[in-house]
Amino acid sequence: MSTTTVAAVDIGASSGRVMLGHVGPGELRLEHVARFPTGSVVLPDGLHVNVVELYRAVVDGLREARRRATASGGPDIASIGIDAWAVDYGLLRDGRLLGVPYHYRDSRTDAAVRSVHQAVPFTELYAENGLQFLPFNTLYQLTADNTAGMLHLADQALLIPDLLAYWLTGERVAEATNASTTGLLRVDGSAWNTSLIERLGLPDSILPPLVRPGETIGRITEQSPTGLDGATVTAVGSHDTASAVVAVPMTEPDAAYISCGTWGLVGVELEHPVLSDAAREANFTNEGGVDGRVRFLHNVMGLWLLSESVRAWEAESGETIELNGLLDAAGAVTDLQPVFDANDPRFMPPGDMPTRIAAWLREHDLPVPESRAAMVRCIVESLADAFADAVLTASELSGKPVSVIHVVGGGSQNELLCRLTAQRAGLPVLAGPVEATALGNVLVQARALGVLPGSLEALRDLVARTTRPRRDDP
Ligand code: ADP
Ligand code: LRH
Repeated sequence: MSTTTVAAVDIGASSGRVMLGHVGPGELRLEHVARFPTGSVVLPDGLHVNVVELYRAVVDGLREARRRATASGGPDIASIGIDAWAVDYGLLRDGRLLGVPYHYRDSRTDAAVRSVHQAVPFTELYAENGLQFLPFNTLYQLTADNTAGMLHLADQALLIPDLLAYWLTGERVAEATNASTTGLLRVDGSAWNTSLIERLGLPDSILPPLVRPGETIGRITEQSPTGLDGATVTAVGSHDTASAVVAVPMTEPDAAYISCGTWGLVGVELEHPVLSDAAREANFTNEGGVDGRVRFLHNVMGLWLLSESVRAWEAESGETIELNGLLDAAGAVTDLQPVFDANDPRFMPPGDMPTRIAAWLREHDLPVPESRAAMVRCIVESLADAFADAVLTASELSGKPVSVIHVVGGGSQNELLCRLTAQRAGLPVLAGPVEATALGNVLVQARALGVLPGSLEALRDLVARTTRPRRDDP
């Protein structure tokens, strides 16, 4: 059987990529086509997602993907899948975007959190949607927009990957894995939670019909300048973390995963949600996975702590800082560095990270690292500590034994972080693949096309056979 080629659009918090995925029996290969920064943009009314610029980059990337796929007489792109980060959305009226979508790191939801919890106490909310408290979950954002009068103007909200798919195909849907991050989906993922939506005073008509990974969203319209008219857009795990989890090569039943990029999403895959008091108090989430699986995980602040520190140092010195050099220097630090709580919400907004970390350490009577290398070591030690803690807590809360940790995503290249995580958890770490999210996106499309066999386990087996992880023992 010949190779099938699909295109994956994968937009993470720090960068987006368009990739070609070449798939066949025993074959799974990615070809990088385009990469572009995701970033955010500050306007006078807050922090926003430059979604039009993202769309432009996606269109350019897809056009180039098609050129490459067919350049040497190869097969055309059989399907396109889009994933991006969760929770954020654009508001529309009659299909027209109303304003620039907000970015989840904007602080406009502070008052909305209080009013949502007044209407539905958090204990009840957790029983309804199974989500950990994150102040930016879509339900708080929509409540803030409602208070601001925006929902009187809008007739629909589309999550970012759904918005991009709409602009390409003209079809307006809500892909289910990403819909699970809104807080407005029933915890079993079966349907929108209309009674919760009503209790929050939100218009239920604002949420479009659900589609599941593997279903067709639509075909690229002639108006989309991709040169791909008629190509099929297939729903994948459009929440980037859902796609990443598809491609974690967990061939062992007792594995935990860390999807490690801007965020560290740390947990296990389950068949059923865990809605216990202990899970709620530990702030663990039950997000919807591909094939109805549950992603039982905790959001750890992730490499945002490092990238935001590098941004501050670059602004201060006017120089470009190479990440690898910085990590090598951190690896060579021999003095014991203090550990801070990587999950402290004060680290969420953009801004001077080293100063915030130093303030946390002083407040806790801990020494402040004296050099950049020592600060990086302190960040990496603190992340490894939070990762190890979340893995062990996921196992404890779910009753699922864990004997190995898979780290995927850009952060799997951070050898120091993987080694320290193994040490702190007392478990082996298998690092890679780096592009798990794009792979998961490609795999779900290939399965929908009938190129790959059915179960997630079979898909993961293919990842395990075609990639080689780096191993760190405790
Ligand atoms: P996202 O999907 O959130 O945009 P990625 O999975 O692309 O994130 O991971 C980005 C992170 O990966 C960066 O913040 C950086 O810390 C880390 N990273 C990227 N390249 C390397 C590298 N060569 N060595 C170590 N870490 C790296
Ligand atoms: C990672 C991610 C994560 C969400 C956050 C908003 O990119 O999608 O799973 O919690 O962004």
